Order: sequence, then structure tokens, then C-alpha cells
Amino acid sequence: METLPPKVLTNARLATMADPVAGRGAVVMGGETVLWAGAESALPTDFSAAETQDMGGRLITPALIDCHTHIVHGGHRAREFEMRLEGASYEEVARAGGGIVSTVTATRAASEDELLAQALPRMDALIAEGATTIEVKSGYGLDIDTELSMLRVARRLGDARPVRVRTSFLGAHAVPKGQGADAYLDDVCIPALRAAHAQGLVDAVDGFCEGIAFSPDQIARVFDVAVELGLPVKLHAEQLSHLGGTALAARYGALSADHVEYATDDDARALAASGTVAVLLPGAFYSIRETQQPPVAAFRAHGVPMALASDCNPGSSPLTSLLLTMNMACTFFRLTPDEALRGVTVHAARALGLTDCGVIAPGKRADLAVWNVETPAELAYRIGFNPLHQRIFGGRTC
Ligand code: DI6
Ligand code: FE
Repeated sequence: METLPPKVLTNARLATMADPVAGRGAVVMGGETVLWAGAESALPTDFSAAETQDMGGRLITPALIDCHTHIVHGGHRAREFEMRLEGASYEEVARAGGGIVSTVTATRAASEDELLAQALPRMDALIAEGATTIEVKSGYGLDIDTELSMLRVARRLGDARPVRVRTSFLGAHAVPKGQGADAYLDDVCIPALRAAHAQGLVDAVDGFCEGIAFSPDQIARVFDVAVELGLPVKLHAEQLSHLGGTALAARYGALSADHVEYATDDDARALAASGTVAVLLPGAFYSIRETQQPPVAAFRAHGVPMALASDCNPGSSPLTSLLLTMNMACTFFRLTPDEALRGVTVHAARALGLTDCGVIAPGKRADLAVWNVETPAELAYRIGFNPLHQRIFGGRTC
């Protein structure tokens, strides 16, 4: 790919997620990176010869990051949606043979090409709202071959679109029918993790710590292998009950603890001490009609960074909009719009262990979103409206 000459975006409003910029702002991109960002009046003269683009007063933010998705999966679970409307709970549906294991059946039945074809429209919906980095989990294979297939499809998504995909191995997502949890971990999950890692398919290791999935001790066995392989960990923790997953995640220095509705003040303290991000997933909270609020006040008080993600999955969060995710986080969890924007940019990057994106600052990737709005609050405030004007990925508009 040829390198791009420097380009200056002028007459913009800037929400850099780094230093505040009041009034007219400018961003200088050189190739794939940001060279400079700040008040237009302070633009260094070195860039006066560069090509400019007048942004017409539009808002520029870092491009969005979805740090928690299950976007690769076979089929759908609209029937379960109906069952829940008839009164069944998410856990009851799971115990009745629906839930994650029903998507496992559909995912095993699909070819890699079919999984890719089914995932692409979901990914395109996220991209259409300015996402440039998307995390994708395995976890609907629950056998070695299908777990590897899901991760290969995730990598192919990153080749098929101008987007960065980060993969998480989620073999410890559910116990397949007819197997014991410990035997499954020994015979399938851990061997699958080793094989996937050997093939370069894994960026992080995730698990589901819950009564309907795995205990903290069982998750710890998977995390020990992750540590041995030098892979960072993250965890679905405290989604439906308080089982101690958040404390476990903190003990392992996890990148993130996700869901965390049932986390406590002590959990928040532990996350702060380990530098672990709390990833809030309001789409799941909404879809399963959860009423337990994540301890946002404790996260704020202890300085736990809060990220937001779609949790795009066919059961508890069939959501492909980060803008709606931001709106839900503000309305349900009373995040401020500024916190919501941080949640899908700088803190989402951190939840993925990425230090080169999520903020607009010199040396960071030129992954930017240009919006037809005046203030960041407008992004979180509208419902079902997409004001994206331009998406820039590595300095290129696409
Ligand atoms: N928690 C979730 O919200 C998703 N996985 C998990 O561990 C739900 C997955 C599903 O219902 O298919
Ligand atoms: Fe999830």
C-alpha cells in the first residue's frame, strides 16, 4: 500500500479523549497515524503546505471500538425472544435446552463461509456507525474444530472489511450437553485453546463464570493456561448472580470484567487495584429485563474505567449499534454522555489491551469518526439515528 501524504482536517469540533480542545480544532494525519491534534489557531506551520479538508464544524471523535461481541454465530433465537415475552427467564430458557447450546448446534451445522456470510451484515452495521475495531469471541463451537472455525472466521472478517478484529477464545462459554464441566475443560476447551493459540488465532482468553456455566475454580484452570501461553484474560462475570468472577479476574490482572451487574463495592476496589476495565453491556441488561444495576457509583468512586460494548449475540443481546448502546448506558445506568463516549473509545481500547487507538493524539492510529452533530452528548441522545458523516480507518476514508 502506498503511503498517504499528510492531510489536515480543519474547522472541526474535537472530542479527542485526551486533551480538551475548545473552539475550532484541527487534526493532522500522516499515513496511518495522527501527527498532531489541537486548536486550529495553534496548528504548527510545518503543515501549512499539506492538503486540507474543511470539516464544516462537524464533530470528530476517535472511531468507535466494540470491545465485546459474539458476532460470529449460526442462526438466530427469535423463538427464545418469544418465550421470554411469554414469561420464561433467560436462565429457564437455557436450562430447557435453548440458550447458548442451541446456537452451538446451529454454529456447528454452518460452514465457515456460511458463518462469514451471516456475520458480515452484523459487522457492517457496526462499521456504518463508525466502528473501526471490533472484538469477536468464539464460544459457540464447544468442540475443538468449531472453536477454531469461529476464530478463523473472525480473522476473515478483518480481511473482508477495513476494520481491526481482535479475537477472544471463549471455549469456557457453556458446558455442552451430556458432558461434565471439568471433563469438557480438560478434553476440549484447554486443548482447543492450545491449538488455536498455536495457529495464531487468539488475542485474549475469555470465560463465562456463572451458575449456568463455569465456577471461578474452573475458570481459573483455563486462565492458568492463558498465563502459560502469555495471553491476556477477560471474563463474563457477575452477570446473573454474584459468584466471585470479578475478584478472580482482578487476581489474574484481567483486561476486563464484563457485565458485572452483581459486582460489589469490594469487587470495584479489586478492579481498580488490578487496572481492570469494567465492560458494561446494557443491551444484555435490556434484553433479559435485568433489574440489578451495575455498581456505577462504586466504579466511579474507585476509579475503575468503564467501557461499553454491544455484546452482539443471538440470545441475550441481538444488538448491532454502539450508538444505541451509549444511549442505553446513559438511560439505564445513568452514565454521562461523556462517560458513554469514553466507554466506546478510550476505555474500550484498554479493555482490548490496545494502546494505539481510542484517543486522537500524536502517534496514535488515525482511526476517526466524523459526525453531523455539534456535541458528544448528541451521539448518546438520539435513538435509532445515525449521524455518521465519515469514517477514517488508518488515515483512509472508508
Ligand atoms: N453472556 C452473555 O450475555 C452472552 N454470553 C454470555 O456468557 C450470551 C450468549 C447467548 O445467550 O447466546
Ligand atoms: Fe458476552
